[in-house]
Order: sequence, then structure tokens, then C-alpha cells
Amino acid sequence: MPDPLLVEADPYPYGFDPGHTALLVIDMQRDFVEPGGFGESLGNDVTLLQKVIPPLREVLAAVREAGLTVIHTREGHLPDLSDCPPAKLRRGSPSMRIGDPGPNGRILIRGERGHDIIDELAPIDGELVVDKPGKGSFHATGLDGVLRGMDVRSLIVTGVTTEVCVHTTVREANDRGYECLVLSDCVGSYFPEFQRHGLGMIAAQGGIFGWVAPSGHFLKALQ
Ligand code: C5J
Repeated sequence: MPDPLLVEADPYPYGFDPGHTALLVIDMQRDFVEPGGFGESLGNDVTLLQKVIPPLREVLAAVREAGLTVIHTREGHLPDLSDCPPAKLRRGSPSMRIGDPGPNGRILIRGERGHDIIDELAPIDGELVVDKPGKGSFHATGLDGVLRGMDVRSLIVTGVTTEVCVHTTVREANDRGYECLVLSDCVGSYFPEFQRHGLGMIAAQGGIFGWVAPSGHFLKALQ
């Protein structure tokens, strides 16, 4: 077995074997990231999520070059909303709800423009796109089976939002035995304090859910 590559990380160096590692790009969808989508309808400042795009593009390019597995996820629902729990549909008081018409089609509905991944991070041939109805990437998806089928054990986690879909996914992954490294500048939140605390919670107590490092540290290890 080759020596693992080591990333300087919090709370201690993260070791990974590129042949058993996947980059997870969570929910970089127009509805969350671009003006006029669901995220903005909830009153959020989407520019805070757009900051993630340049470093994530760099990571994506490096990982593709290195031949690592890349998996994208999208949060969204079937057009008849049969996979959307009524409680989720009712939640909050947005000016637009899931399934309502928005500037990019029906909000968070599969097949609509707003549901798709932003052009800057568009998947390329061979990259899997996992559609998920929940916040976690493992809930009601085939992701665990896909990863086990490829013998992936380590996940480099990126995307939005840090305290919601990223956190839920990392917690699910941790319980399933995956080792997660979250790239701090490649995950984003509409709330700066949630970004800080969300990252803090992952690496706390000796890495209770995983590791955290800036993308530069990961790129250095990959070189
Ligand atoms: C949210 C997500 N925040 N992708 N979704 O509803 O984090």
C-alpha cells in the first residue's frame, strides 16, 4: 500500500490515498448561489456563497488532473413534489417556496435551470451527479453504495452551505466510516458566524467529525 499523502489540517494532519478518495462538491446550484434563486428568496446574501467559486474551481481542476473521483450533488425535488416532506415545504416564510415559479424555473425542482449546477463548476463527462431530496448526501440516495463500489474511503468535502448540507453530509459520512477533510475556503455559508462555528465543530474534540484545512494545504499535498 503506498504511503498516504498528508495534508496539514486541523486538528492534525489528514492522510489520504488518492486512489481511494473522492472530491464531493455539494449543491453548487444556481438556486443557492445566484441572485434570484431560492437562497436569495429566503433573504440571504448570495455573494457570501459566490466567494467559494474561485478556490473550488482550482481544486476541481487539480483533482481532475490528478485523476481523483469527482462527485457532485444537487438538492431538489421531483416535479410533483412527492419526495418533498410537507414539513419541508411549509418551513420558513420565503417569498418563494419549493416548487413555486422563480426566475430560473420552478424553485429546487429537478430539471429546472435553477436546480442545476453553476456553469463555473459544471460536471464533465464521467463525473457522477447525485440528486438528493434532503440536506445530507446519503439520505435517500445511492451515494454510499457508489462509494463502497469504488472502494472510496476518504472524502474531500466542498460546497454549500457549511452548516446545512455540508455539515449533514459530513456527519452522515462520519457515521458510515468515511474520513472527511473539509476545505475551509471551498465551503460557504450565508452566515459568517455559522461558517466559523460550523468548521470549528467538525475539527473539535480531536476531529469529532473530521478534519478542516484551507484548499492551499490540500493542493500542496496533491502536487
Ligand atoms: C440549504 C444546502 N441550505 N445545500 N441547502 O437549504 O445547504
